[in-house]
Amino acid sequence: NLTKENETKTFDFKSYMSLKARSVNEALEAAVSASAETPADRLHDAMRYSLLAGGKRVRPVLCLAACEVVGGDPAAAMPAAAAVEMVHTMSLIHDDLPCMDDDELRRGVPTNHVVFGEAAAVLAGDALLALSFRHLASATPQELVPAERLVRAVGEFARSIGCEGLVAGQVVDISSAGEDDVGLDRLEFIHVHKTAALLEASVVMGAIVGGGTDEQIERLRTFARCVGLLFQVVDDILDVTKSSEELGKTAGKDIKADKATYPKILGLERSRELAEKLNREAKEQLKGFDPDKAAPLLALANYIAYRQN
Ligand code: GRG
Repeated sequence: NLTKENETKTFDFKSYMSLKARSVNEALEAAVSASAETPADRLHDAMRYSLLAGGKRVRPVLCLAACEVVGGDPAAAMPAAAAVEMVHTMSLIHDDLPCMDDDELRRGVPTNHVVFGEAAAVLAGDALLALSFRHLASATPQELVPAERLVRAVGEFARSIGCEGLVAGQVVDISSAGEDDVGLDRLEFIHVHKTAALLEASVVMGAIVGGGTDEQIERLRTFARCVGLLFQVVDDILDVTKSSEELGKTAGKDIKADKATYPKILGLERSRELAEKLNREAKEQLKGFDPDKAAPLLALANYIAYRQN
């Protein structure tokens, strides 16, 4: 068994991540400026405020890395990468609203509705959702991506967002808040939809527009599902370990107090074991690929598994 360090020692993940995140930021900046034709300046400001406020850019980088692992040109996947970040951002704007999680801070700055008001925040989210599809459809280079592949990517993207994806996960999450008997199956449903679905679409879209075979696309789908769930298990673990670390310094607030989490249902130790298992399963899917080309995806799985925020 390779250790995390041995597996990734020849690959400079930090540089890869910051290079890719920078190119995604440039693509996002250009994509939201392009819609500046609108006289609705405040709407435009609200969209830019959240989209360009930072964030790790994990989903777009996964999309670009999936395109590369199947031998595609990263330029083919950049519009898809920007589109997934637009949807991720709009979901955060809506998630923070008073009618949902009612949060005042996001990515280290006041939430969209705190700055622009509730109506503007709802509409900025709606506009980002529409822009994501417009951008994917119109900015994907035709000379690199055949129309049938683009249509297939659009279908994957839409599926990951609506009643089979993010929205479904959010509905079940909200309706489960405060319940004591949320079991593992329901928790998994929530996270497979709320978190893993968009991560899956990011990877699958990258593989589709990059020219992957059906077999490669399905292997990468399995990789992404594992990584998506892993992302949430780690998020829940960090929530527990961070709030107990901070207890000494501050009053220590459990931000998921009324929510079911993996450590609450499984305990911390079994949650950590689950995270290890998901990381192993994810990396198993990369075995058939050229190891050099798979290095970024492998490092991304490790990053998600061992991150500290
Ligand atoms: C999608 C139409 C539509 C509506 C939104 C509100 C909602 C429906 C869904 C909620 C989705 C949600 C907030 C899921 C949580 C996802 C998650 C793990 C967020 C944190 O992601 P990071 O850590 O954040 O990648 P950064 O800020 O780094 O991008």
